[in-house]
Amino acid sequence: MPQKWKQRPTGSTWGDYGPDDQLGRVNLLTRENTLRAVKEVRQGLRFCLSLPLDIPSTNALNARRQPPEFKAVIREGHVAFNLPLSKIDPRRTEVNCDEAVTLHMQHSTQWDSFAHMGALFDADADGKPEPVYYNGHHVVNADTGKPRFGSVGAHNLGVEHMAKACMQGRGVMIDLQAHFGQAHKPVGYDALMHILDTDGIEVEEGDLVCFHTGYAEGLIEDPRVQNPGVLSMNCAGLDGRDDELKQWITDSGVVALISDNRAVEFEYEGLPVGVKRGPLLGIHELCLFKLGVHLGELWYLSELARWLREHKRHYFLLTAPPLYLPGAVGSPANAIATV
Ligand code: UVW
Repeated sequence: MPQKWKQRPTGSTWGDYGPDDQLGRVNLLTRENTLRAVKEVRQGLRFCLSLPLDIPSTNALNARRQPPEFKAVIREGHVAFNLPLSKIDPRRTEVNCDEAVTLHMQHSTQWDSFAHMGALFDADADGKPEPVYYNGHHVVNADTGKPRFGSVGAHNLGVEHMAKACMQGRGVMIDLQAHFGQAHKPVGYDALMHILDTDGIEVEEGDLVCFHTGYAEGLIEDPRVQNPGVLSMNCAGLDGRDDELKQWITDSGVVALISDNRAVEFEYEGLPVGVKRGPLLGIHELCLFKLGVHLGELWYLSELARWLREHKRHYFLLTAPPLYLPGAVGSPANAIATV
């Protein structure tokens, strides 16, 4: 399989897992890693880490993303909902329900695939930057330049790769809310190291690292997002401008960064002063484009974070498959934590 790029971004892992790799750090979810994660199951308790997918119930958090919309499925002229099948065949006694749903994959609790965010980068070394994604992949067909389904649908790096690989490993909870409350603040390397030290947390290669901020709990209390505080606050978030923090993400070998806020990272309003061109979301660029580290957003972590704190624990078994939907760039993540 030929390599897809002539030059790779500085600080990237492109090529390290093979020329056609579409899994990135998911490659670290080995059998040994699963056995290490399963050791964290001691009480047999399970926690659902997803919001109901109709929260938020408006598009107030992100105007492009709407709550799920249910549509009727028609069965021989009848709406297939609470439908006595005797209407179709008088001999039949079953009653049937069916449905279709328009689902904005990144509206609520979600995984980002590597196709969610790439960069304009000159991977083919022709002197001109082109849209390119993790490991030099393109999301359009190499020959036709077209997506999979009309104007959308990723040819490479879609969530199907995560689904097939089975997203399961050791979860680690870093409770930012316990340290910062609901403060809207960027969290850099020094603050993160202080929390790891104070709480006695060790992040290891292969971990799925969760950052609890309390934001999703705010959405449960205000699902229509009417309170301007909920909309603007976003609680704490990783500081995508902190090079030391980004180096830690690179060196730590983490497989995924997950949060209950909107973007895992602190959402700056504009580029740093003096910077004319560059990524606004530095953690997205580092993780999805350069390293092959998946991001999970708007997960519901509060109940688990509180239980872990009460029981002086930080680690758990995390099972978090996305939908096995080829071509999707993101997906709901109905994750389960087992402690
Ligand atoms: C964007 O859609 C830019 O980011 P997010 O992954 O935070 O939804």
